[in-house]
Parts: sequence; structure tokens; C-alpha cells
Amino acid sequence: MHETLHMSDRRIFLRSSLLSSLALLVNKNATADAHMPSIKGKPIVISTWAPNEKANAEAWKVLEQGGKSVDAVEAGVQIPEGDPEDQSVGYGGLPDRDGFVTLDACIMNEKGDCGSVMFVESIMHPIKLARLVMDKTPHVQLVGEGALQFALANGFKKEQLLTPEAEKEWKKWLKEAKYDPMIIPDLLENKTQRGQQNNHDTIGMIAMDANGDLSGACSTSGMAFKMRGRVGDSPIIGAGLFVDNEVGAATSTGVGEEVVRICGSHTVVELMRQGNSPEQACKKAIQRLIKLRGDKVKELQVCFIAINKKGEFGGYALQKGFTFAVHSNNGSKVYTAKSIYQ
Ligand code: SD4
Repeated sequence: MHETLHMSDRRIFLRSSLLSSLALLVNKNATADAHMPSIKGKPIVISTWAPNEKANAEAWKVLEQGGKSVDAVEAGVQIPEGDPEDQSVGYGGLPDRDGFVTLDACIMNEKGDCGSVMFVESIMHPIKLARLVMDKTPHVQLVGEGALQFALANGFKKEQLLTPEAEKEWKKWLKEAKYDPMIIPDLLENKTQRGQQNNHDTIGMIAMDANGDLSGACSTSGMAFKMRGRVGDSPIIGAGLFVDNEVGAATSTGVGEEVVRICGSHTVVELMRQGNSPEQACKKAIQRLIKLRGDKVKELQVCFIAINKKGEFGGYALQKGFTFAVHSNNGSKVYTAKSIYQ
């Protein structure tokens, strides 16, 4: 596992340096797992994809003050949701094939409370709406028109989420109008049209607070140029996100249809329950998918990240190029996950 250290907030880091030193002492004595990064402890927040270091930093503001993990992930996920440059989440997300930006999000806390919204239009922060579904309704999931109605009744405002850049990408795509979720890793680096389409930046964020409680949140505009009404794994509890406060939490990114087939995040958590490290659990879930699907997933990307109750974390992907960001008392780091296919 390669890592790149970014001290995203030196002030915060210094303030927590005592805790950091303690964590280092603990780590020195911990049994080394060859597949596991060496930072452990709490609080900690981990997100899919390197650019979500910024989201982690926002979540960290809550965690370092002793706040709850559910509040941290809700705050963190709002960063990419509000960022017009992130074309996979919220405002600025690439639209469906008819030119509509439709959003999916979910949230889950340490008590098994959860909320989810799917196929929502015109709401910039679907994660806030998912939280409201969790806190204020007897339900877990609200979809489309109903979710929008609930949002407007609770003070959310309708906003135009299609940016001129995303509209331009859509118009370029319309020339061939071919939906193709295949991943070509080289293009992940280069933002070509196809690279954009496949540059999965969906945010899945999982965190453990100072109290040791786990929560998670996930938010996406889904696969670019999808069919109208299509929903992937991200807002589905058990697929895109799962939290079991006795064991750990997991979340996913990549081609949602494939994650749903193996109930991915729940599978990862159950594999941790069986004694696997977070990285081993993510790897075994990916291997299960390959066993099930064989060549059908050879060119698709599916990625998981996970954290356990000890604050150990890890990730694994089908294809190379998956990065995840971790923020702990040791500061912010980006890791490149191992993958089955190189
Ligand atoms: C989906 N899992 O809707 C999402 C896509 C994704 O970065 O992860 N994009 O299938």
C-alpha cells in the first residue's frame, strides 16, 4: 500500500499531538498486519477517493471536538455535494441520458438508524435529506417525487444542479449516446469524456468517533448518462453502506449494479465479523463478485473501504487506481488500494 502524507491542517494536528503520540505508542505494540496501514485508533474518518480528503477535513472538525460520528459524516459528505467540480456527486454531477441530474444518498448510525433518498432532483444536499428521513420519519427510504415533496415541506429549496460543464459533457455524450460503464484505468488520470464518465468519485464515508461509535454516509449522482430512474448501490443500506457498531462499517464505489448483487458493504462487515481484517474483508468481497460474475466484471471497477471497532481500516478494488483518504490524529493521508486486476 503506497501512501502520500498531506498535513491538511497543521494547527489541528498540533493540538492533537499528545493523542497522536499515544496512538503511535499503541501502534508500535500492535501486531503488524502486512496488508494494513499502521494508523489505528479513534477518532478516525475514511472516505472513498483521494479528493475526498477535503470532505474528511470537514468531518474531522466534528470528530476532534468529540462530536458524534453521524454528525461528522453528514457534514463531510456535504463538501463534494456542494462542489461543482465534482462530477459524480451533488451539484455539478453528470446527468442521466435525458439530461437530468438525479441524486442518491444514505446515512446510517451506530444504533442501526438509517435514512436514504433515491432519484432525487433539484436538492443540492441529499445527505441532509437522508438524515431527515432517518430522524423525522418512520421510514428508511424515500424516492423521487415523494423525496422532493418531503424536502420542500422541510425547508429545502429547489436548485439548478446541472452546471454548464456537466451539460457540455452530456451534449458530447449525446453524439454517440452509448452507455458504457467500462473502466479503462489509464483514463482515470486523463479527464477525457470517457475518463470523466468512469472517474468514479462517489463519496462513501465511514467514521468512528471518540466514543468508539461508528457511522457512515454515501452520496452520488450515480453512473453518468444512466437511464432515467436508475438507482445504484450508493443509497441502498447493505449495498453502498453498512454499519454494525459491534463489528465495523463499510462502503463502496464503482459500478453499483455489481455491488448490489453481492450486498457488498454488508458482506464486507460480515467478513470482518468472521475475523478478517478490513482489507482482507474488502478483498474477499471482491473475490466473491469475481466468482459470481467472472469475465463480466473484468473491465468494471468495484471498490470497498472498511473500518473495524479497533479503528483499523483498509480498502480493496477490482481494478487498479482506487484511492481512499483517511483522517486521524496522525493527520490526513491518501492510500492507493491493492486490486485484483493490474
Ligand atoms: C453508482 N456506485 O451509482 C455508484 C457510482 C460510483 O463514483 O461509485 N461513482 O453505481
